[in-house]
Order: sequence, then structure tokens, then C-alpha cells
Amino acid sequence: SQNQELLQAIAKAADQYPKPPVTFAYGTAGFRTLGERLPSVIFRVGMLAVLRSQRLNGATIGVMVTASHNPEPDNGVKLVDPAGEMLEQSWEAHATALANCETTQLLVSTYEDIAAQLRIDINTPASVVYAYDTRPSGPALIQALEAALGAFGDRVNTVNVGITTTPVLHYVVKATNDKSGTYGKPTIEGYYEKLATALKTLIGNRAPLAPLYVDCANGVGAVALEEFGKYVEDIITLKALNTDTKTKGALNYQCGADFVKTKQQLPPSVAEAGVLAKPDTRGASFDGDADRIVYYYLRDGKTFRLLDGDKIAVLAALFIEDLVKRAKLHDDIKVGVVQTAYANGSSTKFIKERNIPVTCTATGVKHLHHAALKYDVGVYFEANGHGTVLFSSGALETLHKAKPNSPDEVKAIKNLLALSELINQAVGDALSDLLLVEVVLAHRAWGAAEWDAGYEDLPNRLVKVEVPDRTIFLTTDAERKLTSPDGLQKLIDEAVLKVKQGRSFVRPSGTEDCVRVYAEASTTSSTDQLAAIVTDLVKQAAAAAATA
Ligand code: G16
Repeated sequence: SQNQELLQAIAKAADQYPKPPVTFAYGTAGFRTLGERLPSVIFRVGMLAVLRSQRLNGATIGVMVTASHNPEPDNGVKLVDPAGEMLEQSWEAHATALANCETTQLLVSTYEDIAAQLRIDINTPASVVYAYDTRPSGPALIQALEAALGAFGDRVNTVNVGITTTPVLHYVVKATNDKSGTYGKPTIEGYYEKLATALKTLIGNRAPLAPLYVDCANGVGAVALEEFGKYVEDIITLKALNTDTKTKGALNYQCGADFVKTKQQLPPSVAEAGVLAKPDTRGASFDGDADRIVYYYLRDGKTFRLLDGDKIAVLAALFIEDLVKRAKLHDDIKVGVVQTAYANGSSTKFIKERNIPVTCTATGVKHLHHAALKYDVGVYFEANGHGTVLFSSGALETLHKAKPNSPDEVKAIKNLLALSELINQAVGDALSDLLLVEVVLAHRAWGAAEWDAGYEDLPNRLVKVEVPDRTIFLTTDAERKLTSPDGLQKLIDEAVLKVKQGRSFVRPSGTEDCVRVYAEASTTSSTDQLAAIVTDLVKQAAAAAATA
């Protein structure tokens, strides 16, 4: 029968991609591990992408092959749902189940089980678009994906978007599925055009903006920045740094958003280039797949000052709130902010003092995104620079239907609508967020120092702790408290109480094999002390569990 034929084709193709002796899990951002371990996983994710599309009546699903901020030998894969969002969480278990089947036979029967359970006819049409970043392991993994998709023959319509950033792929998925035809062309160029048009509206006839130095982490962001820069060169000059996507080992090495945020310093290459020494010069760092961004500048030409995701969230939320007030729509459009436990305590306090509600979620864009959807305008950012601003359909309708009574109201409404075009509505994008920051600064006539002046970060530390088994660390309360190992949280609480304005939490990473310790307090030395004590507690608990 047709089914048997298809199952045989899948089995034959799958035999080329045997599973290595590794247990895989769909984590914070899909599967992530050494690239060489991933071909079988990618193959199986391809099978799941087809199922997901079939389950959603042929809607287009995205597959992105990237490991973002992780070291170059790593790679990863994640699925993108039709609206450009991360894969619905209930499906992560299916992904994990398929990835861990030891044999082809088991794979095929598990696949059949999932299809039966979800009432999917495996012969119905499906549609999948995919892309990958500049990692050396990318092409081989794309071959594995294509082998899986190929097994379905003409049941599946595929589009290879090629080497591009994660947010571009999310955009292409959303635009492909947009039946109204108003969201934009479902291509890389379509995205750039959309951003450039919105930027032009928002900048109006202001003078060109100051040039911006952008550290591209030697990743795919360099490709995007070069292409996109041409669309907006009459408005802003984007000066790309760390654009070497060819030299082995360069990706994310001593550069990029993760390096800057974790080390709280300039990438050495940017420091050496000396480009930030001139007063009022801003720099920014993308991560390896250009879906996060942090800003920085040198205060008085000397002192490194970080403007991270929290600072971007505050900048964006207050600006949008002001526009909503100027549009006289503050009774109808409520702005809210979503953060994680990593948000600096000062930022949360600052936002709350301005009567803007704040929600805290677990780490991972998928969690923040869902929480942000609950606001009319939801501003969500992780401190590490992942984030975006979501305009609900209700808020957009209010804006479109508003009856402004003054030129100022007209302008505010126009600007809010343009912001909803400028800001990626599918997922956070370093490029789109960069333009958002530049627009706000231009409107406020601010430099980095004025932006920075809003609140002072509490000193903070982020420590990676390698442990024998990170799965023993379980959390609750948006990852702010541990429920396991037994007794550890109590010891952390005691350590925190001894420190002024102290806060600390521990969670297992979902993208790397480590446990993360976060600490903040009123002074640098007490922060370092707290981080060191909690790190020791973690190591002791992990060692005790390993020998038990
Ligand atoms: C991914 C996720 C982010 C998360 C980061 C670190 O970022 O998309 O939401 O903050 O990993 O996660 P964890 O602490 O669990 O390792 P990226 O930039 O690597 O895609």
C-alpha cells in the first residue's frame, strides 16, 4: 500500500543515519550538542516537521539548523511553528522520542505510533522550509534533513532558504503562512524590505544616524548585516566587525553577545580596534545566529558600560508607553514587560516604579513569548539580549481604528504602527532590535549615556559550573528556586540573606552541559563572594549525589 511504500522509503533513508550512543533531549532551544552527533537527530526532526505540517493541514513548518551562542563544534536544530513561533511545547516529547529510537525499526514504529495518536494521515501534503548558519557541520546536517524530507517524495513541498539567521527563517515561516498577504514577501529580501520601509517611516527626515559598530561574532549575522546594510545606508552606516565566517574556530570565540554579557567586557578585537574611543560611539554584539544583541559604549572614553537586554526592554517599553499616551490610547492599550530571573533587580524595580506590569518566566524564548502574548503590547527580553515586542491583534485593531484629534496623535499612531512592522513579531532578532534601539535613541535625541542613565545595574555574576549530572538540578517558581538536590535551596537562601540586596539562583542549562549560577548584590565584592559560595554549594551537592 501507499503507507507501506512510504514507511519503507523512510526506513531505507534512515539506515544511512544511525543513532550514536547518546541520549538526546529537546531543550531550551531545541537539540544542541556536538555537530558530529547530530545527523540522526536532524533526520528525525525532518520526519517530525512533516508530521507537524500534516497535523496543521499543510501549514508551513520551519527547521533551523544552528547552535547560536554555543562553540563552533556544536550544532543544533529547532522547529518553527506556522506563526513563526517556537514549536508547541507538547510536541517536544515527540521530538525527543524520535531522536532516541535506537534502531530504524523502532524509529519507524514510533513514527507510526505518533501519527496514529495524533490522527495524522501520513500521505497528506506537507510543507517545510529550512535554513542553517555558517557552522562547518551545517551542510552535512542539511543533507541529513534533505534525506528525510526526500523520503516523502512529492508529498512534501520544501524550500531551502540557505545560509541565514534564525530570525529570518522565523520570518519566512510566518510570511509563508500569512494568508492576508500583508505581512511581507516570504524571502530574505522581503524581510529586509519590510524592515527598511518601517525604519524610513520612523526616522522621517531626521539627519542620518551616527555610525554603529556591530560585532557579528564571526557568524551568520555578518552575512545579514552586509546584505541589509545596503537597504538603509542613507539612514545609518552599520560598520561590521568580526565578520570572519571562514576561519576555523572563530565563531563566537572571544566575541559575540554571549561573551560580552558573561564577561562584562568588550571583545578583545573590538577593544584593539579602538573604534569606541570617540565620545558618543556605540557598539553592539550579535550572537552566532543573530537572534540576540547587547549594546555597549565606553563612558568618558574609558569605562566599559553594558546596555543589555534589560536596558533594551526598559528603553522600548517606556518609549512605547509614551507613544500610547500621546496617541491618547492608554485606556485601551496596556504595555507589559516579561523578564526571566536573570533580569537585573534594578531593571525590574525601575519598570515597576513606572507602573508597568512585569511578568517573570523560565529561561527560553518560548516561555517569554507566551507570557508576552497576554499583554496588548508585550515587551519581552532576556538579560542576555534575546527579545522582541509583540503587538496583539487587538492593539493593532485599536491603532487602525483610532480617530485621532490632533497632528500629534496622528504621528504617535503612525509611529506605533511602524514599530509593529519594524519589530520582528515572530521571534527576537538582533537586526530588528538594533533598529528599534536606534529609532528610540533618535526620537529621544539620546546618546548611549542618556539611555544608560535610567537606572544603575546591581553588580552581578554568572558562573558556569560543570557537574557530573546536571539533570539532578530541578527548579520551580520560574527557575528562582531549586526543588532538588534536597536541602540545597535552604543553604542558598542562607547565603543570600547574609548579603545586602542579595539574590542568587541555580538552574541547569538547556543548551550546554553545565549548571548556571547567578548572583547579584549591592557591591561587586559581595556579589563575587555570594557567587563563589553558591558555586561551592552546587559543586558539593553534585559531588554528593554522584557518590550516593
Ligand atoms: C538559547 C535560548 C535562550 C537562552 C539561552 C541560554 O539562546 O534561546 O532563551 O537564554 O539559550 O539558555 P540556557 O541557560 O538554558 O543554556 P541561544 O542564543 O543559544 O539560542
